[in-house]
Amino acid sequence: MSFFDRSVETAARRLAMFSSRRGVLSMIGRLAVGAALAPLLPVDRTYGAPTTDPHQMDASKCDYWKYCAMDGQLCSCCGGTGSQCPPGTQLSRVSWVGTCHNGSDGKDYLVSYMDCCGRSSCGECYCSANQGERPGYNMGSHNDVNWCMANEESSYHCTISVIVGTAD
Ligand code: ABN
Repeated sequence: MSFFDRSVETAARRLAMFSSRRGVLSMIGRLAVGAALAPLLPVDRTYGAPTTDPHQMDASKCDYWKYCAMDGQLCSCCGGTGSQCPPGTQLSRVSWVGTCHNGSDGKDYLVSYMDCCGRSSCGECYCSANQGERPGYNMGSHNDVNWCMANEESSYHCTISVIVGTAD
C-alpha cells in the first residue's frame, strides 16, 4: 500500500471514529463535564494588582507602614535592626509615639520610636514621614528632637521602632 493510500485510510478512519454517534455523544459529554467544573477552578480576582503598595510592606523602605511617624535614620542601615540598636549604642530613655495603619491587616497600631545613642550620627537611610507629629509643646508626639538628650551619652546615632499594641 502506498504512502498516499495509507494516509487517506488513516484520515478516513479518524473521521469515521469522531463522526460516529458514540464518538459525538462522548465529546458532548466531555464538554458538558468540563463546562460544569470550570467555575470550580481557582480564579485570581485581583487581576494581578497588588492589594497594597509593595513599599509599605518592605521594612528597608522609608514608606514601610511602621515608619509613618519616623524622623531619623533607620538603625537597620546602621548595624542594628528595625527594632534593635546597633552594638555600642544605648536606647534613649525617652521616646515618641505615632499611630500607623498596617495596610496588610487593615489595623492601626501604636508605634514607639526610640533613638539609639552614644555614637555619632550613622548618616544612612534618613526617613521623615512625620504623620501625626505635633509641635514641641506636645513632646510625646514631637519627633524632631534628639531623644538621647536624657542619656549620659547624648550623641544621636539612629532610630528604631517598636509596636506597642493596637490602637483601638
Ligand atoms: N529623634 C530623631 C532626631 C535626632 C536628632 C535630631 C532630630 C531628630
